Parts: sequence; structure tokens; C-alpha cells
Amino acid sequence: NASDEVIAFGNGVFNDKQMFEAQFIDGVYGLNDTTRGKGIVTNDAKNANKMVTSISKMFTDGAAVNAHTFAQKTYDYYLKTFDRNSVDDKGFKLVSAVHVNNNWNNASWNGRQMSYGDGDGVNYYNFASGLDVAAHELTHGVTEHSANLIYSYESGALNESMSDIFAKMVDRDPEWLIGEKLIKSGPNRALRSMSNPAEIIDTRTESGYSPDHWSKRYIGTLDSGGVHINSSINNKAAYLISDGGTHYGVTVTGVGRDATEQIYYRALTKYLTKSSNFSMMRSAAIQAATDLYGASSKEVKAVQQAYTAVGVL
Ligand code: ASN
Ligand code: ZN
Repeated sequence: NASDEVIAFGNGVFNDKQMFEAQFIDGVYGLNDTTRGKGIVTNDAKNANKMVTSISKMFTDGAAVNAHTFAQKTYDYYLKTFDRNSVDDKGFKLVSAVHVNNNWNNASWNGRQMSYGDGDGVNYYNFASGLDVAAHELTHGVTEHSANLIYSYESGALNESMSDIFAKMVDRDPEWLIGEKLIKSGPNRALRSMSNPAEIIDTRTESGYSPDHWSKRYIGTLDSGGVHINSSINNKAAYLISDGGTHYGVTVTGVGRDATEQIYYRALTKYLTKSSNFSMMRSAAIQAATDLYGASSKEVKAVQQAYTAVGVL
């Protein structure tokens, strides 16, 4: 019942102050937001997967506070930016589970809900702590309900890249790092870098770093054919379209995030299909930019330059 809806409070994993819609029912407050789509609910995997509750309006589970508010922020981003009502554009109920598994160093989308691990506390902090992680996982839902890119090899790398691209559009991180808040210790300062993929050590590749060009793509079978590895090639293209730069001698004049997110959203929801490859991604982005800004626009030029810069023709 929406009339039981209240504004509640809490601190996130890093003591970030959050305010959010919750529900007051049967004398307790619960992380159930009935004001967005068909609802946003946050559950506790360590308490029989029941909804996270609190006897006061101040919630004390930082992971739950973050998972709940970040799902709300991502929902609001898709609604405001693309007039999309949740992952299926029909208000799909957004359910998150926190404290999943033991010391789990990951987060996931399984087609029905998001899950967040607490991290091992040694190399990683709690995976619910990053807005970009929530936006990444939720974008897997958007992709599933649009292009539905098959999660292996090139189409899988594009699927991963879409999640990274919109993660950085939601949080507007000027550094374009993925999962930077999760890192407690280790050789890298983030899981991935969209601005400079080659700064990230990745022992699975021949170079030992994440690929930033088609010629450096990973062709092995690990990671479902390198879905989290080759995503960096498309990530770099998206970064160049937005912010510009010179990469392997090719100069791109950036057109900013507002245009870039519209181009990728239109490509994802109108032109890409489940078996699209990188070359088709280039064509889809050019077509999307042409629809939105015209064939001789600076946006179309930026897309062409960016994909040429990463070796995708
Ligand atoms: N966090 C990862 C992802 O969203 C989980 C996975 O490996 N599928 O891609
Ligand atoms: Zn992913």
C-alpha cells in the first residue's frame, strides 16, 4: 500500500548518508519502495532472503542501504534519460539481495534479481558499495530485454561493455573507472578502466594488460571468451566518443556524455541483436548517431573516429 510509504535514512558501507523511500507496515520499516515502477525491494540473503527491516527509520545495514538507494538511482537515470520504466520498460520489480554467499567477491544479475557479495575484506570491500556496480548489473537487465546480446565472445563483450558504459553514465565518474570503490588492495586501482584500459593488469591476455585495441583482443576461452576482457575495446571507443583524445595516432573530437549515452541507448535498443559483433556495433552506433544528429553531424564523425581508433572497422 503506497500510503504506508515513508522516507527513511541510513549510512552506506562507506558511511555515505542516504535517504530513500521505504515502507512502514505492521510496526516495522522495510526496504520496499512502491513509488517506482512495480517496486524496488532489498532482501538479506543471511536472513532467509527476507526483506531488510528496521524498527526505526534509521537503517543500519550499510550494504542494504547502498543496494536499495543505488537501484533507485539507476531506475531514476533510465526513466529520466530515456523514458524507460525499469529494465523491461514495463516497471519490472527491482529486487536486490545483499550478503550473498560468504566473502563473495562479485555481484550479479540472474535475469530476475541482483545479488551482492560482502567481499573478502582483504582485496575487496562490499560489492554493494558502488553505484557503478548496481548500474552495471541492472543494465544487464536492460540488455536482456532489448538486444539480448549472447553472453560469450564478441556479443558477450558488447553485453559487458553496455553495462560498463551505462554504469559510468549513471555515476558520471570523470575518471571512467569501473568498480574503483571496491578495491581494498591489489595491483589495480579498479576492476577496469574505460579511459585507459591498458593501465589495468590482466594476466589472461598476451600483453598482460586489458586490451585497448582490436589487434590486442583476447581470443581464448576463459571468461566466456573474454567478455570482461574484450569489453575494454568497446569501452575505450565509448570513452573517446564522449571525452575525445588521440589513440594510436587517431584523433577523436569528443561530443560529451549526453550525446554518447543517447547514441549507445539507441544502438542497444534499436539496432544491436543477440549475435552482434564489434563491427556491427560500429555500424549500429553510426546509424543511431545519424538518426539523432544527422549524417554530417560531429556526433557521427566522433563515432567513426573512435571505432577507427580502437581498430574496429
Ligand atoms: N559481476 C559480473 C558481471 O556482472 C558477474 C559475472 O561475471 N557475470 O559481469
Ligand atoms: Zn557484467
